[in-house]
Amino acid sequence: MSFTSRAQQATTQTNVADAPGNPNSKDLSAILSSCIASIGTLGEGYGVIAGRLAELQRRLAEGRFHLAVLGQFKRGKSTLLNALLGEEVLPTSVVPLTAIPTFIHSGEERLARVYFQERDDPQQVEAEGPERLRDFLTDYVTETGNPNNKLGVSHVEVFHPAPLLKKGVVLIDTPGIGSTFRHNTEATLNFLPQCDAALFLVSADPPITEVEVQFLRQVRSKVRRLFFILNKVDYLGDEDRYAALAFLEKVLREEVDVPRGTEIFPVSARQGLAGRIDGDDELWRVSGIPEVEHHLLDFLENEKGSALREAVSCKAADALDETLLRLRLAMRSLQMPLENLAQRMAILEAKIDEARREREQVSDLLSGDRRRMHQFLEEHTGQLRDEANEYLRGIVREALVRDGQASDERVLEALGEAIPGYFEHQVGQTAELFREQVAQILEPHQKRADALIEGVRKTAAELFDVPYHAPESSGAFEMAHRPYWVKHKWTSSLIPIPTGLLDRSLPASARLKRTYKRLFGQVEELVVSNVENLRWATFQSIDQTFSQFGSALDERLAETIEATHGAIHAAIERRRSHSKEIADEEEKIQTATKDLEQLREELESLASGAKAGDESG
Ligand SMILES: Nc1nc2c(ncn2[C@@H]2O[C@H](COP(=O)(O)OP(=O)(O)O)[C@@H](O)[C@H]2O)c(=O)[nH]1
Ligand SMILES: [Mg+2]
Repeated sequence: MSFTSRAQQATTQTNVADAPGNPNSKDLSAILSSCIASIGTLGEGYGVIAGRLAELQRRLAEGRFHLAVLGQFKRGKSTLLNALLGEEVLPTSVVPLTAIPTFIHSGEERLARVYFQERDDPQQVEAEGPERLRDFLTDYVTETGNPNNKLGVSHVEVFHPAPLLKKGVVLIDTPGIGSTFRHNTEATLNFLPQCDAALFLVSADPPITEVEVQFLRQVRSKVRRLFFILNKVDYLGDEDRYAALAFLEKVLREEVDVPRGTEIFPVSARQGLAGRIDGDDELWRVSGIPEVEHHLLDFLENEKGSALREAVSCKAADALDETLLRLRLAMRSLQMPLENLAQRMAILEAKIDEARREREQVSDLLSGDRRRMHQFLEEHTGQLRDEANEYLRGIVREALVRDGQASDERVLEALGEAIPGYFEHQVGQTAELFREQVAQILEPHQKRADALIEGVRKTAAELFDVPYHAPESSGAFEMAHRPYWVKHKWTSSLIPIPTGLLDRSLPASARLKRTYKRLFGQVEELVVSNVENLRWATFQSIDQTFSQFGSALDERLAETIEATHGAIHAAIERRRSHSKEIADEEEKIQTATKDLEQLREELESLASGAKAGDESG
């Protein structure tokens, strides 16, 4: 895990509604292509900017959203996904599947790849048809093929040519919630905030259960967008179907606070799948799956898509402003009397030195804050250890008291059941706490870094009398990284300590006392090793976040220096060479400047069209 800044978080969650005037990806991508072509004429020094624009274009093209499918075992999650894929790729079964999520990506060929918890080399299979993939997956993600996940699989990726995936959705088949593997629920909850949306599946037969209602209550606060599906409606006639929908709507409204009028899609995943496989259009139509597909595509195009386009065009505008600043500085430097030029260059160099010194100070402050975060982590884990000890001792007591008989087996069983869920929950809480703390701590540094970089650019612009635009995209929506799924291996089993002769000869009350002491000692060991697991994961993400922040700042500063000092310096070099070359250079710069100014305006009008659309929409 790594923490993103609060600004990023906040903007990631805004959903900007689309409207007719909104830029579409094609227009934006075309503008980016023209920019890249124009910058390409300027030579090697501009490679970084061209690369940045190409990266934006790639992100625009690849803008994927991550959609998790949730629900209890056997509600038909895998069948629904198969229906959307158009063939039986995922194993479906009546036996509960293991706790392993499957990520389904777009790919030209059918391919499945299995990743392991403690190995770097994934296993993979390429297949012509779905059967081979399904058999392969069955070996790794089903309880029959991989009981208790003894193979240590962490997650699975499937690549598939289904048209829906080409539209930019990554589908995620999640382990079912429910009683069989209780801690799966916690692991799922920790994973949800990273997903863009989720489909919540219940079925008509049997109707929604208390377990699902409870899970849903927890899910609601974790996931940005939730769609509801009532599966297996083929069991019902028209009238029952209506009643089942009404019942589900009522439960969602009354028990989970889902607003009235929230759409619920009644479907038969089984019919949908059969319809697709047999090419039976009528069956496909009545299955209700086309509505789900349509709704998903609409969501992708209208909400997720426009937020991404807005961010990309904002960042592209900044990249163009930077290029234009650079070109204008170069032009001025080619034309200005050399003496003047030298004077101004000296002032700029002093400003750059100042920025570098400030950067050093930021470094010192950052390492102080990093140390403070480590300290806070130590305190937090100390507290966690106490709480966990208390909680697990309670479990020991309860298990021992339950039948008045000191039975180690019973205690061990109770602990084994409680530990994974308890610590999975702590992972989520701790990650959230530290994400907030780190964001809060980095915020002033971010402001300072922005000011530092702006200072250099502004000085250069003023000295050389060229227009200056403050960057707009700092903190603009970052495409979420692909969601990760961490499955910790919680130590939950104890080796029973055989009671000695002495124990057996003691009176009952003294024996019980000894038992408590022995078990509490063991609980302590369990707590230490599990909390250490959590501490280490958090420590690493704190360090990673701080390092990334530092290197991003260095990168931006280097780019700024290149765009200002670098541009002027290159011009001075030119002037030392022949005048013929200078004339060529001037012409080249002039052409590129004109082109890019034009493109910058197009970008602006795309964006303001989008804004007007938003306001009217
Ligand atoms: N009648 C009926 N059965 C379904 C439907 N969808 C799934 N099933 C069956 O329900 C069982 C569990 O399905 P599966 O997709 O493995 O559920 P998961 O555990 O939620 O992934 C399988 O036997 C499916 O064939 C449906 O729409 N109608
Ligand atoms: Mg399944």
